[in-house]
Amino acid sequence: MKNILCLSALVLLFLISTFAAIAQATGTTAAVSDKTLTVNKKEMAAKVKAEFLHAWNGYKKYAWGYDALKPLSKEPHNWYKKSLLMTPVVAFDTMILMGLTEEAGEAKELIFKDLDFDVDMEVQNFEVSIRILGGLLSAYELDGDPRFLTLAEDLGKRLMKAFNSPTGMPYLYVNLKTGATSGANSNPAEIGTYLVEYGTLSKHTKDPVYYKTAMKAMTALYAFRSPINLTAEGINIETGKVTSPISHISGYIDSYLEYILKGSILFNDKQLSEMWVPTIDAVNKYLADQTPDGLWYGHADMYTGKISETSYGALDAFFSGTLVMNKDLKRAVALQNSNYAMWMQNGVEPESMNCITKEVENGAYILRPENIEGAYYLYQYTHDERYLEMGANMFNNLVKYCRTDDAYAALKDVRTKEKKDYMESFFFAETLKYAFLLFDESGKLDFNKVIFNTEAHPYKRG
Ligand code: DMJ
Repeated sequence: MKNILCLSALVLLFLISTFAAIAQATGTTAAVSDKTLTVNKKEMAAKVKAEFLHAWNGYKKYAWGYDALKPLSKEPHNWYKKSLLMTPVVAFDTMILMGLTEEAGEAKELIFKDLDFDVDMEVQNFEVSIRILGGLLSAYELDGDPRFLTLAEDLGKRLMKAFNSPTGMPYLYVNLKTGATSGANSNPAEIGTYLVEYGTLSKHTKDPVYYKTAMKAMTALYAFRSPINLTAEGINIETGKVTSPISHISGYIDSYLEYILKGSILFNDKQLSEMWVPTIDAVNKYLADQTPDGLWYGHADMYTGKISETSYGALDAFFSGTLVMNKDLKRAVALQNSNYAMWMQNGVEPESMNCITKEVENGAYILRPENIEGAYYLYQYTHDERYLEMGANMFNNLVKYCRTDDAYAALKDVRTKEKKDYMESFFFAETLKYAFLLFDESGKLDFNKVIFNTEAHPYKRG
């Protein structure tokens, strides 16, 4: 009997210490409170929807037909000489998912009345692709109106001229009417973030040219990786020459990494799966930075793998979602805890901070989605309510600090909370969509049956 008691005590001790070790490794105890969680999903979903309407109504009132609203001056704003209807195009699928039928109808009417790509203007290939082409394709999938696909195909044909380079990697800019290109010094994100949209366009038009074009650019870029499989943040698309040998998961590289994995899942593409394995191994081997208070990813020399900067910020936060998709739950949990700590340090996350000293490097917050997106991915995989609490706390602070009379505004600095006259269209497309989907119980969107493009536009798998 005594022996059995001793054995039970040992087993108990072992279980407690194992749990403590896992908690320490993943940082789970530090992330959110251990008290009974009380997030009311229904109430939170309704709150996010109401805030979407608040911002949308501001756009309607002051900037209808333009790309975006400047929320403090209440002036409309266009990216180029003619509006691409950025806000209505990217917000459309969010409205469908939120059940905002009337608003979606108004946006749709405006899009078919005014959206025209036959304009002599140079646009940024990457941004127009992920936002406008991306939005039109998910609008087509969710709404079924063939005019969305007609617009997407027209735009796809025009943007594809950007890939007319000696390597097949795209130029930064392309003229929508003439097809003239410019900008050879590019970066992986603006070279390798097309496959999810182009593949979906190929699927619906049954024309493989888009998929092939995006894939050619991706494989060309992959060929210019370093011998230790790290990607340069700067590359010349005509020659493949590295213009900046720093590697990281942040802006300029982020969505290229994301699209290798997403492309391999969405299109069941073996070549991409084979590219993904060495890529993620190198990222985890050289860029991951396990500090006493959590997991981060830093910046390193692409040839030596030596960490050169310990910067981490709002954009990097997307990577917890990528780790979830890679089924690496341990790192995903740890990184999302770091993401959340970064958000809560000043009430809202900064654009970048030093992950060792925790000093803010760039204090701006431009309504970015990645941190809430991370909580959404983690919740989908774990159903752990702590992610609801993370999402609710982040969203409530966003309302507290960024809401204006008629919309939402970026912050100049998260330390002072001073607002900036700027509201990105991805606030409608991504931030509010991921926040809503985190709490939504309608079942309208099955997470396991879609892949989101980098602007949160969902496409059906298969
Ligand atoms: C979005 O435009 C896209 O997600 C892009 O890949 C990088 N992040 C911004 C929003 O922060």
